[in-house]
Order: sequence, then C-alpha cells, then structure tokens
Amino acid sequence: MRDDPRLPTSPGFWRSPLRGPWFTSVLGVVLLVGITVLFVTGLVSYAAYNPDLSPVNDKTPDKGILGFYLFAWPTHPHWLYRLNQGVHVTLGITLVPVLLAKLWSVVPKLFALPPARSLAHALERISLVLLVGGGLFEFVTGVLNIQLDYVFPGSFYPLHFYGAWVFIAAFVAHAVLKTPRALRNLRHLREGREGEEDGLVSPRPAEPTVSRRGALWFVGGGALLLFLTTVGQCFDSLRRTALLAPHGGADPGSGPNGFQINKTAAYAGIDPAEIGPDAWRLVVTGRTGTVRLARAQLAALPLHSSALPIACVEGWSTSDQWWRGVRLRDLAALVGYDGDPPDLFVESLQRRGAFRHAALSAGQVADPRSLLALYVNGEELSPDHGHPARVIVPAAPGVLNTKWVARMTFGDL
Ligand SMILES: Nc1nc2c(c(=O)[nH]1)N[C@H]1C(S)=C(S)[C@@H](COP(=O)(O)O)O[C@H]1N2
Ligand SMILES: [Mo]
Repeated sequence: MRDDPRLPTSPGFWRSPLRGPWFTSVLGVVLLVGITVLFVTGLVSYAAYNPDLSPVNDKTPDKGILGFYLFAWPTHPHWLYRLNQGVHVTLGITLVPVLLAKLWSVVPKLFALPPARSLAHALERISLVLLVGGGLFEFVTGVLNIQLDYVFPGSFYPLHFYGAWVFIAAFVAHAVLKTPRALRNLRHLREGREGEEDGLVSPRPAEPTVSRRGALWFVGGGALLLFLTTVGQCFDSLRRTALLAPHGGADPGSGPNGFQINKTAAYAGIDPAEIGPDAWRLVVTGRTGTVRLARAQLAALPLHSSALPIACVEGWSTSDQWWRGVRLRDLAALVGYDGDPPDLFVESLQRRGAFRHAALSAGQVADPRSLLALYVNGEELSPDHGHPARVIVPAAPGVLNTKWVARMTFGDL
C-alpha cells in the first residue's frame, strides 16, 4: 500500500514540486508570529468583558483556571478595545490563505504510514490532529460568527474560547518541536542550500507550473486582498472598501446617527411607544434608594461630551463619535455615592437577548468620559442607537454600551 502511487498513503501520490521544507517553513514562521498575536488579542478581548465582575458579562462561566490571567479592564487609551479587536479579526481573516497553504503543504504527512513509528511519534501525530483540527475550528467559528452571527445560538464564545486553549496547547508543542528546524531551513535557503528533508519533497515531482516564490506571492497576494477588503470596517471613511465585512444588516443612513448599527430597535423588540416621553422613565437605584427620571429631567442635569468609538467583538468599529449625556458618576451621586462610585448593573428595556444587560466596574463608572448618552453628534440619539438613552464607556467592548437603558443599579457587585 505504501508504494501504490494511486493511494494517498504512498509518497508518490503527492506530486507537487512546490512541497518541501522551504515552502512549509516560510508559512510556518508567518503563522508562528500571527497566531501568537491572535491568541493574545483573543484572551485580551475576553478580559475586556470584565467576566469576573458579574455572571451576565461572562459567556464562559465554567472557565476555571483558564481565567487565571484576567485583569481589571482599563478605560485608557479610549481606543484600546477598538485596536485589540480590529487586529484580532483583521489578522485572523488575513491569515486564512496562509493557514490553508500551510495545511496543503504538509497534507502528505496526514496520510503517511505507518501511523506511528514510536511512542514519541504517536504523540506528535496526536498533537498534529489537535493542531490542524483546532486551528481549522478556531478560524471557522470566528469567521462564521462574524458573517452569519447567529449560527451559534449563544454558544460562540465558549466554543471559540475553549477551542483556543486546546489549539494553543498543541500549537506550543508543535512550535517547540518545529521552530528550530524551520529557522534552520530558512537560513539554509539564504545560503543557497536546500532545507532538511522531512518527507515533504515528492519522490516523483511533476513539472512545475509555478516557482516556489511565485506560489508564495500567490498566497501573500490572497492574504493582502483579504486584508484590503476587511480592514475598512474599522474606519468610518473606509467602510465602503470593507467588501468582506458582514452585509445585509441595518442601513444606518447618513447624518449624525449615520454610523454602524448592531441591532435595530425593531430587531430588539423595542416598541416605539415605550421609548416615548410619556412612557419612559429611567429607574436609578443605590445606597439611598431609588430615583425615577423622565427624559426631560435627565436632560436638565449637567451634560458632558466625550468623543468615543463603538467597537464590536466582531471586529468592526466606528471612528470617535461625539456623545453627550449625563456622567455615570453623577448618576451614582444621585443615589448616595458622592465619593468613589461603585460598580453598576445596567438593564435595557429589551426583554430577550444576551446583550440586554451588562455590568460595569467601579473604574469604568468613575471615568469622567463614561456617559449615559442622550445625544450623538449634536442630535438626539436615534431609536436604533438606543434612544432615549444608552451607555458609552471609553475603551470598552460594544457589548457593554447598553442601548435603550431602563434601569441602573449602583452597588458593589
Ligand atoms: N440593549 C442592547 N444594547 C446593546 C446591544 C443589544 O443587542 N441590546 N448590542 C451591543 C453591541 S454587541 C454593540 S457592538 C453595540 C452597538 O451599538 P450601535 O448599534 O449603536 O452601533 O451595542 C451594544 N448594546
Ligand atoms: Mo457587538
């Protein structure tokens, strides 16, 4: 079976002259750097939700020691989450061709016989299954979550989070085993020598139709194309170039409220009557009891402005918008917290959906740029952006910027 070139278990079955240590090593080194950045930005993104503050912020409550690294998410610089998530998603999409080319370059090894020559070899191959499976799983779940949003009803976060840990364990093992050889191979190349043979070079190569460099340009060109058609989703002025960004969502139109909309009021089940001036009251609770405020009473409190972006976990973000509203810490003072404000639990009018409530840390509440916004870019908030009032906090993920706020409860969580 090993020698029948009609079967993929035979080395002779694989005929591309491109396969070899050099091609695999170049792609491997690119992925070593790129995937490390993806992993770190992914963990950081989870920390940005402040999952330990409240169960409502935590999409993977059974994380156990995998949350060892969590830290209190800062409010400076105000574009922190925008940068982190822009890098995570844009880089993840850009690396897709590199990942596919890397897997293609080593596919003969998947079929190589015997399955294991020794215990060490068996362990290495098991780690490869986790590596390839885990890598594909992370890329597929990430892309599907962005593009199709709700194919994972409520469960994208745990899949992507636990998948990342399985994958990274295999990745570290693989990198420790292979990086020295990959770097040696690249050095040999510069010295004009062939890399070390590792069962990748075809024993009966077909005529080349493209050089190895040409193939690398092809992969790099594909990555560049994905980058250029994705990165625009992080900038208002480039948004039209983001051909690969999710489409079919609400059209934000133009004007002061003309920026990206995550979920419309209609989608969230917000009845126009309940956000009207007669029906809507903000209920604020704290140490000294409960205060109920109509929109006009809120608007008569001292108002402040901050220029802050909306930055979604899905990678898109807006440029800074001018929000105007009441400081969260001023609302805390209304209910008995004059000095240092405590944590805050925010609830929306929305009745269903994972993002209808969120917890903010005391540090986020204390920041003078954190607002319960009533206006944006000089105009009333539109219903789709959270009218009558929404939370906006510097450096925080979009999910903490609750829209259609109905109730705010101050107190240590
Ligand atoms: N009530 C409520 N608030 C919400 C959401 C939601 O689904 N319901 N989505 C959040 C998410 S995930 C993001 S990214 C931002 C988007 O705000 P925008 O639609 O004004 O751009 O709103 C946040 N606030
Ligand atoms: Mo979001």
